[in-house]
Amino acid sequence: MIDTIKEHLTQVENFSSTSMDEIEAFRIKYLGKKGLLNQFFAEFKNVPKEEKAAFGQIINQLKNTANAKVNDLKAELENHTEAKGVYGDLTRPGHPIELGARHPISIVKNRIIEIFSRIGFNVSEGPEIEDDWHNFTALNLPEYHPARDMQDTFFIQTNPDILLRTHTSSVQVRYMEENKPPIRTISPGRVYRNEAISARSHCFFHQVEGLYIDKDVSFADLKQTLQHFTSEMFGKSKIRLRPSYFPFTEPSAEVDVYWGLETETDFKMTKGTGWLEIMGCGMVDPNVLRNCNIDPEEYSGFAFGMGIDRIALLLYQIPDIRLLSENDVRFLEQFKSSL
Ligand code: 2NM
Repeated sequence: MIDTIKEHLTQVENFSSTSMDEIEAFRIKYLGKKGLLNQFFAEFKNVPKEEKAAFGQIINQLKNTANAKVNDLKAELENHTEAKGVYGDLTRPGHPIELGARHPISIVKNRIIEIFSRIGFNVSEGPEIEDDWHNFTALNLPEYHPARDMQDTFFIQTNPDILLRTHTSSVQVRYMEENKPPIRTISPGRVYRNEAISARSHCFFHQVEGLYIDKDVSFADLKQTLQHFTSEMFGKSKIRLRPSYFPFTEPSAEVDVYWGLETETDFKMTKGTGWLEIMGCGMVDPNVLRNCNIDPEEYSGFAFGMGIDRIALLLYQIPDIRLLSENDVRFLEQFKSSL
């Protein structure tokens, strides 16, 4: 018996192969469940007492040698395969590519742009550093107009003529100066106000303002346009307009959308009223048209403005506006599955 095992030991020591199938067959022959080694181990109980020690030693040696042989040959084969091509083993799994996520501000902005594009609005952009004319004076806010106190402005150095725009209406002034009616444009962008930073407000935020100028544009056109927008944006088309005041529009209104009171969240979002304020609007003041070389006797128009950040906070139930500018990836990556 011991001689047979010694013969196997020699065979195992001399075995060599570069084929994975052959190595596997070899492994099964010796180390498999019904392999030779298990057969020898089963034989152990029949071995005479005085031979047990030698027998045990030799089958252990055979087992270790077979194990080492299989491992060595497999490792050699794997290294060999890797070295074969310039690219290594093409069947190995690749490194996963981390996809980024769109920022919630961009998601909301793009949706707003898409909705207005479909009804003929183009997109206009302008500088964030503005002059007094485009940000205030042309918009019917002359130098000592009390409404200038309504927004605290960041001025560039000590020059009161150069400032960070407080709204994107300045872009629309530029657009009216450079284009003849009919005008249908929306102006998305970042705006700045010198306010204390808190969970609810920041010293910069984002707006989309819209402007429509043509012959015979009426308040009814404004209302229908906004209703179309809320139904596309939120799936809700019940709106109400509350009288308000802006220096650049007359009449002016705040727009509320009826959100509903179906859920606990609805109740919290609307403070129990069911209504949510989402934008301001109005008919462009004739003074503004005149300032931009548009004849108010021939043309009329409406304008509106909304805060992108505010809408993003609402839609995604984000508790603090500061999350939108901290760029914490743990916050940002939550928008991976969004648009
Ligand atoms: C708002 C509310 C009401 C507005 C006015 C103009 C312009 F340039 F035509 F005069 N652009 N945007 C406007 C009007 C903006 O935001 C709350």
